[in-house]
Amino acid sequence: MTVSPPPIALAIAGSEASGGAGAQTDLKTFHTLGVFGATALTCIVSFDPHHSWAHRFTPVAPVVIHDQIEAAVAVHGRIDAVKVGMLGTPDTIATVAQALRTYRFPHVVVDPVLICKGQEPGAALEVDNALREKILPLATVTTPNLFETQVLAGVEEIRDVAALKDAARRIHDAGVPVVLAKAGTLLGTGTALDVFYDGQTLEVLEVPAVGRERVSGAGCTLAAALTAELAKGATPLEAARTAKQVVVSSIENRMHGNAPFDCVYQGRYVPTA
Ligand code: PXL
Repeated sequence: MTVSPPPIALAIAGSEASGGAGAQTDLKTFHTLGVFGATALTCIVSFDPHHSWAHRFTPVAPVVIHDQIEAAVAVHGRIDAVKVGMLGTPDTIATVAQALRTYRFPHVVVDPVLICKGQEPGAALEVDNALREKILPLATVTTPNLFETQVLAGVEEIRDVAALKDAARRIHDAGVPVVLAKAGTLLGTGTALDVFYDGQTLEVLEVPAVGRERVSGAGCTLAAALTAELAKGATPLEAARTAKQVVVSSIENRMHGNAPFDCVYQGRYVPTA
């Protein structure tokens, strides 16, 4: 019996040393879903235990980001789906945008990580604008959280599901084929609620909320699971549904440590039949 090789997903993302978020989370999520993971690191984040766990942020040089993407593509000869996570600087954004144009990957899931605690506020706006102008037009799917949805849709504070649906539509109409706008538990519905929109289907995806604390890496896990499922050939809606189940499991099995936030663990996810 021959066993076919797994699909391959590439995470273009930042390293977060604790393993709770970023590229480490992406790799673990790919692995748990049976997808071979490759990475191109865009930056190194290390939380500072002496300063309220502020994010210490070091960008990776653009040429090194370019080389990593080139290497991953060259070694495998194919990449079935890409997840774009934290980019962090306009130069990084320009480099990644160029690579996305060069390689034309079949699925490009953009988790629009707009700002990271610890970056200068002045730099944040420049990064937001570059992300919107250069990366989003190359995305096939985007997974903004509530704050990012407001920024990308250009709307005031989103307080209910109707407003979230409207914002998802706006982001789609601005040119992203599939939008998964994540409210998580922030709309006070007692559920973790996201809105899926692909230009035809507008669907509210909801699961019971697991606790109330925010867990580090949940957003990364959702986008990475979606990417893995697309690499496996699922439709975007199926992929989004599975991704939510992966997040539920990863939060249920979260890790408690010394920081005031827990972090997700993907390793106990068991697919439902
Ligand atoms: O969860 C967002 C995120 C993404 N990528 C990196 C991070 C974080 C949050 O800490 O450090 C590298």
